[in-house]
Amino acid sequence: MGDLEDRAREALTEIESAATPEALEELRVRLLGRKGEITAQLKALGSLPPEERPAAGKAVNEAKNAISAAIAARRQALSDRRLDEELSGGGIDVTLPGRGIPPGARHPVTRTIRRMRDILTGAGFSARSGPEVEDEFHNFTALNMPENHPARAMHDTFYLPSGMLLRTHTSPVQIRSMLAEGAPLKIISLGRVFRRDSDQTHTPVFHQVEGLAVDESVSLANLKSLLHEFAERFFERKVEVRFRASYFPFTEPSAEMDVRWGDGGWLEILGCGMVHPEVLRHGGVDPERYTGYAFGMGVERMAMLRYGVTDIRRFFENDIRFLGQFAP
Ligand code: 2U9
Repeated sequence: MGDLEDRAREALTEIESAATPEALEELRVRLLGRKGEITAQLKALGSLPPEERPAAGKAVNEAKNAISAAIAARRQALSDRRLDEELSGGGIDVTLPGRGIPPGARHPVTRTIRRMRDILTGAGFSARSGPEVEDEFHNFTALNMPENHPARAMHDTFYLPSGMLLRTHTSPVQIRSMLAEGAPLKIISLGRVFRRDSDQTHTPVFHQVEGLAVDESVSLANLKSLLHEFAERFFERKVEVRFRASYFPFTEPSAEMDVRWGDGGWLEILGCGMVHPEVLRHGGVDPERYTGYAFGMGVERMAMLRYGVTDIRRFFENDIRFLGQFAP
């Protein structure tokens, strides 16, 4: 045992004076490696008489722990010293610029939503949002689509087991705002909507921006001039528009607005109309005193037109090569 202590003390001195990490590693292998001295001592314990084993085991373990700790401390000291030398020896220029992080790009759908929002808030609308999980009343009934109304089926609704549903448009936000704030009101609602539909121009999740203006003398002429102005600001050029009569349960009269596109053709970009009196009433607004106009459009559709994208699904695949093209 005295032998072991001497040997351990010697080993500690050797460790202390190891000059390089490589020399230190050699020492570690010689002492603690599979065929090392200390390892051999541990193995030898088995051949001692049982009564001597506890004391001898304790001594070997203490030596082993002391040596391990000394090696770790020396390794740290050597590596600190090597770093100091590298830094002061001019081997590393700490003033060199880093490798850089390539800039990201805002998602085209986000860019389009913000663009629409900026144009419309500039025209006096304020933005509202609401729940994506809705009830039948706010999503359908209040919008003049009573139970068994055929338009409900057209919306391909996702129903939840609770009887709630994923909103099929952002219109319920407008109902909630009318009920909460009353007239007059000039708001837009923007957000995700959900329909069981999927092909080149439909995804089960997409985004809508809707507008609603309610006041004592809001007119169809107000609606037409707003939307014409909107289209010119959105596409950043003079555009020719036309309004085609259409049908929505929540507006009367209803129309779709087309923009002249390319060589003489017309392209539908949004739907609109005067808010149906029944819808105003469901929103707690007196249709004898107030009128309103409303419009709605699909964000991805508008983004496809603005950026020349032909498959709506590109917006949801999150392919960096696609998304990277929409930096300002
Ligand atoms: C209230 C009253 C009326 C919103 C309107 C449209 C016409 C319309 C579609 C455009 C493409 C939906 O994303 S799309 O598939 N929308 O055509 N939306 S009028 O009318 C409202 C909304 C709220 C209280």
